[in-house]
Amino acid sequence: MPPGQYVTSDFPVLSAGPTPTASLDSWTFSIRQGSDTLKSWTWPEIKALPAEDVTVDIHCVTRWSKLDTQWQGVSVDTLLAQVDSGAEFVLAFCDGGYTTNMPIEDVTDGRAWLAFGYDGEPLEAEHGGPARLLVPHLYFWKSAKWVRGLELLDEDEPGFWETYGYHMYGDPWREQRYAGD
Ligand SMILES: Nc1nc2c(c(=O)[nH]1)N[C@H]1C(S)=C(S)[C@@H](COP(=O)(O)O)O[C@H]1N2
Ligand SMILES: [Mo]
Repeated sequence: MPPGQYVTSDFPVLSAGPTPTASLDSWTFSIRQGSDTLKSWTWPEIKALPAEDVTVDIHCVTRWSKLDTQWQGVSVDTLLAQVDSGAEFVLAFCDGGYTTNMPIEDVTDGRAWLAFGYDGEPLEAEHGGPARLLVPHLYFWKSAKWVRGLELLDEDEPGFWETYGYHMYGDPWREQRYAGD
């Protein structure tokens, strides 16, 4: 367990705003760079990609951790393999306006997923359905719910919570909760 965390068997819901309602008919997941959309997938196109079952521990900065959570989703590697970019950072963007930033190496090499299933069921809207990022090695605020794409960046830019003083990287094992930790 990372320092300062306790285990819960609940699945708390933490959202900075209301749960958006997405229509799957118009839903897309896009990878953008500057003013260009490098690649965009519709819902059926995402569901046609190879999916993985992932069992991981998740760690919220509010100190709850949940062990052995089971997800289904597409590896972000599979998505990024379809674009050509030398970007160093990503900013995930979402329905509702939430954003969060990460180095690109933290969403590659099998460390991040676009998750649309939880416990064998479609991901519930309050937990980010139809699809959310799953980046379990960082605090859970990096796992953007209702995610609609990744913006590729040359330089790191703070997302929503990072602008309010949360850590730019957010490694639970180093207790990087707030800027300066
Ligand atoms: N779009 C969006 N994603 C978000 C959030 C949010 O408010 N909006 N909250 C973050 C935080 S702080 C946490 S701890 C997790 C909570 O996910 P859960 O509600 O499924 O437990 O989602 C993260 N992703
Ligand atoms: Mo959180």
